[in-house]
Amino acid sequence: MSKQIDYSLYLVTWRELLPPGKDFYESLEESLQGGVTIVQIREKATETREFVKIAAKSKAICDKYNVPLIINDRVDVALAVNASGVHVGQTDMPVDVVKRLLPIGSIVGVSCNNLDHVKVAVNDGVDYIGIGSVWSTKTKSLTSPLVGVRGVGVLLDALEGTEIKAVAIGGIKSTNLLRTLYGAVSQRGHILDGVAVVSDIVASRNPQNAAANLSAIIHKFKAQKHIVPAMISTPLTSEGVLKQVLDIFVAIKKTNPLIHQITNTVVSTQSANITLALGASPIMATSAKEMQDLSKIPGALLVNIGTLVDDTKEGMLASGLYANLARKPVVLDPVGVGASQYRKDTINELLDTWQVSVIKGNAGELAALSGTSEVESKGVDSVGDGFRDPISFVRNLARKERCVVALTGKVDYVSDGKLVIALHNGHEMLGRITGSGCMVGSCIASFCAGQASLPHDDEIITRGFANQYMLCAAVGGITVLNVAAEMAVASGNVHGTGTFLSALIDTLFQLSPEDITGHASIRICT
Ligand code: 3NM
Ligand code: MG
Repeated sequence: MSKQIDYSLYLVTWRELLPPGKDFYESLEESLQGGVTIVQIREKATETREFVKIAAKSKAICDKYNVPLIINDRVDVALAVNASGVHVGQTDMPVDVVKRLLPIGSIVGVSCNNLDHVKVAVNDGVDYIGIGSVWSTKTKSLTSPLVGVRGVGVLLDALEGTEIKAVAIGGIKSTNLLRTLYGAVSQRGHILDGVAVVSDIVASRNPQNAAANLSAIIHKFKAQKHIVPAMISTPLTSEGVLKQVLDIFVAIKKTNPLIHQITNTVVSTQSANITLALGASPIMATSAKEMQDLSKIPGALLVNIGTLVDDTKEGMLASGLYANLARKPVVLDPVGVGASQYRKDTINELLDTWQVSVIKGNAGELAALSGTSEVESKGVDSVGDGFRDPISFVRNLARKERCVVALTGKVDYVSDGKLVIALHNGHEMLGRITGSGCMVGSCIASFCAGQASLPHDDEIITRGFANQYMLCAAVGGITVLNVAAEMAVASGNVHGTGTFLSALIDTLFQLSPEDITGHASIRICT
């Protein structure tokens, strides 16, 4: 039997979730018409005779669509209906026994929640693993912690060098599917072979539409060439970066992009004013209820957790999700993330919920952010002033979070996971007013929006996700504010922190491309 299986859209059935009046077989057939590529029949509390009957009828339907049928847990049922294979959980029959009992060429899959499970599965030579639960789910009561989108890549890493396929499961819906696919990637760029879905299809009155929606997102994602930012290899020079910064700067002035900012109450006015001075327009909405509507208008989203409360957190979660769906760049400023467990948990939840384009923070914030992760803390040597090796640190963090990382400090370092750029502009007065870091966030978001408004030839590159274009946007946002600070002080109009803030806004307002060219210090690190 051929093992060329298409795992893209893996339906797991669950009769209890069918909408009232919906027939199981009708739902199954409609799902197949919508584009389900493999089906698992899951019956936990069904008598054997009934299970065999359901499996046989399901098999006949799947055969019509040439889609393989897998049986959950029960080898005898699989044998009885000549199914394509069996899926087992960690407490079910051991894989070696399943393989011994099933005909040669049958598919054997196993559920994995952690790295140990994957190692055993590799050793057992399974055909595929189901990694979950990725998101929280109401369908099944979970006994192990959530893997999280960003945790999937770690498990995929353990499959490197094998032929074993992987699907993610748990809480996957059309609204978070793109985030799931994009975020679940191994260090070496291996992506999921598919996703397993229960409720988003089974509980739907129109499973054909539900499956078709999911299928369209999967196909669109797989068709994108530059999925991994580190794989983009166009060489960039310092001059090339400066040129892009200038192009974006001009584009902001020309297009006045709307920048949606969920920021803190300390700096809100200041951030709005700096955005206006740059030529963009701020909108400072926070309610989760308006995020879907708002995602369509702005050019970029900034999320800043400076004065985090539960209400704004709901807005943040929703805003990024919708921004991702609308392919708008998302900038995250994890203000003071190291200060409390609440902030740490929130940042993890935000990063697991949506794909960020740029994370901007100072050394303390980025150290705390990377330290909470289970993936890789290599390069985080810092206590106090900064990192011993900031270049490796930003590069590693950018790779891990699959976004651009901007580490601000005396020297700023920005990386897309491949290139690292050092920026030597700025003035110590910036450290003496409140919210200068937050203003950098607003400038970066404005540059991301300006960048996205420029013509590019690839949708994923153009809109939203991390890549070299977002790298240049982050460089631009940091550079304009730092150059404005230098020029403001040099103007002689600054007599203290109050006049500095005014002079900073004025200077940014009047900043010209020539000012940027004359002052910018942008260096690509080797
Ligand atoms: N297995 P939904 S989560 C069957 O974590 C199953 O292994 C899981 O349902 C695991 O798509 C899950 O409705 C249920 O969230 C997934
Ligand atoms: Mg089981």
